[in-house]
Amino acid sequence: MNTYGAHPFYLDVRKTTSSDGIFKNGTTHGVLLLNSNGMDVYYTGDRITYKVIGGIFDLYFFAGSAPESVLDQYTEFIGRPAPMPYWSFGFQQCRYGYKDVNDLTEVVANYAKASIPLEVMWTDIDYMDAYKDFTLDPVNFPQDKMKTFVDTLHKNGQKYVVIVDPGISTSSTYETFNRGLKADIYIKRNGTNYLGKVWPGEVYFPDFINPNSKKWWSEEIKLFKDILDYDGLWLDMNEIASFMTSSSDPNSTLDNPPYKIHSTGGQRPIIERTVPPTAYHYGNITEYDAHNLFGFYESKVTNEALVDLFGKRPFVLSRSTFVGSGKYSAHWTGDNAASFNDLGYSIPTILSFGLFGVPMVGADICGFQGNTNEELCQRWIQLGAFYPFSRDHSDKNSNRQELYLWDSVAASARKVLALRYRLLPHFYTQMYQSNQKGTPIARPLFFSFPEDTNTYEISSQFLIGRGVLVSPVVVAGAVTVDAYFPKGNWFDLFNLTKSVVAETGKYVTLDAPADHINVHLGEGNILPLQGEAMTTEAARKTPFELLVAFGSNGKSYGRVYLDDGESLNLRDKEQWTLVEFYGELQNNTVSVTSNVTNGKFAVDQKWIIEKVTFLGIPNSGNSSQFDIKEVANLTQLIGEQFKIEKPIV
Ligand code: NBV
Repeated sequence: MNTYGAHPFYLDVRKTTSSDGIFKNGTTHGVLLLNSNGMDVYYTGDRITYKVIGGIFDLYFFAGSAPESVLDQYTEFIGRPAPMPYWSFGFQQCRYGYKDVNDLTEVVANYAKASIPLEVMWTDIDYMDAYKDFTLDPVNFPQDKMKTFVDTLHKNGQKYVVIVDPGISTSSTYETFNRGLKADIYIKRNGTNYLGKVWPGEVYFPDFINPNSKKWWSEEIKLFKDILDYDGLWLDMNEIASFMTSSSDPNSTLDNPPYKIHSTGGQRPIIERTVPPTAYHYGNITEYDAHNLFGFYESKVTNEALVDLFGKRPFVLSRSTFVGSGKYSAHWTGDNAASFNDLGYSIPTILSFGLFGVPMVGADICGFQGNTNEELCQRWIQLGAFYPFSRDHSDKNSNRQELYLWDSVAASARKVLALRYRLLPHFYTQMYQSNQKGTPIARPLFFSFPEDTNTYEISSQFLIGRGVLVSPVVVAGAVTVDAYFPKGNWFDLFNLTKSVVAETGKYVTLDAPADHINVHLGEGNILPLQGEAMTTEAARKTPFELLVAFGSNGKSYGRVYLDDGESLNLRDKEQWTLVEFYGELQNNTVSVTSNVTNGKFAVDQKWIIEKVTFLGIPNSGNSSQFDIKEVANLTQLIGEQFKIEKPIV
């Protein structure tokens, strides 16, 4: 079934069936059918059949042979994932149906009152005047009050993001529309601008393939920034979704092609509730060919416009995506339901987008459609705190679901978001890794354990980076979770004295009472942490801590990437630093050394490691029990190499 985007790409992770020694378990390749036309894809276990209704067969094979190298090769080809601003890793609150600016102000105040970190406040189409992009409802969201609201957010180190939809109202008094007419950038059909229907009523759709659209769109974005000081843009409805179906052109087969692909949950005509296939873009490119590219081009033009306007790293969130969208935008998984079923499905969906080169991804926390409930929302924030993009969002027709509304949910939110904020240096470093090499932020287990064939089918657990394993509850009423642990020692991040020792990969039934999610750090990893805080800005001012986790080979590795969190590119103008850490357990001594690349990023703050915790030191009494050693001498993180040593006994 089609949803919002098109990514005709798959990753094939092989189990060895022959003993010829040519392949080992985990040998991986990727295949892209670079084609934007409508298609059915049939997968029957041992073969894939593509039934494509246009374009050319342009197949690319990415030889791998490890999952990470396939993603490196794939994103080198389609575009590396965009750098994301540091703040975008904070927790975010949205809702379709906020009544007015007082409503927004109260929500922000209630988060503060409940001591739940809130980084970004969002507004949906409610803020607009008659659903016209780049306007404010003068009654409920008047400019002076909105300005005060946004200024206060900024003063408190918080951010503000707004939605824009592609349909431009054709009201003759609407200047954005008139300027678009003058620039002649709307999608056409039969020689005139194509008329559709969305929230504002009758609309024209901008043709983002038209090179002139960028100038027009950039200007609108700039004019609106003068009205309201937003920090990022949210692109919805860009499939393109329309509320009406035009009649087919009798002189063309494009509106109603003979082979009916699966569409809208059945084999519905492809002309339904979207721009008709016989409409066309700049250069006479038909909508038939370009339909799946609309969100991609809108993201690209919006990203570039924000770069010009802000002069720093933009944040764009898009519902529709295509091959290469990750270079320009983040993605949320669209209108899920407030159900455990959809909570569970959010994991494979997010993992898939990582494979598609769109690593900054999340699902609507607590569920979009329908009423959530206390238990579901509690489980969902426990999971959603570990999505790369972490946002609570709900539909107008559903009950409110801000995290402070139930005591239990609020308590869980404080607990898990505290860990998320401590993990910010790790999240940010994974974002760096995605941008450099395409490796997803949230990864399937087989990325780190390709030779363990049991990991291939796991879709209700995931890794953040190489070694942080998240094992959420995805079933209503459950108070335990059967979690798979690949071979090694795993340390509970909420209680470092607790560990799971897997001599071989195995399932372990873990306690998961209502207020707990299991998150473990795998052996061989060094995890950089900072302190808890109410904003990412405040978290960045706290000292670092290193968790150094050892396994049987007594070695451990980790890294942290640092920059100002907002300059345009990563590794920008030399103002960045990469610190690699090497841990060793040898001769009754534990040690960690650092290797600093380009230690030039310096702000007026000391980047200090306050504490180093060594995990996984065999306890003389029992081989499955470990001692923890802590080192507390202050160490400069950047600028110079260091070595910390401590005898075990
Ligand atoms: O703008 C309203 C919604 C939005 O809240 C949601 O996140 C989008 O996926 N939008 C869809 C429009 C259609 C809602 C029925």
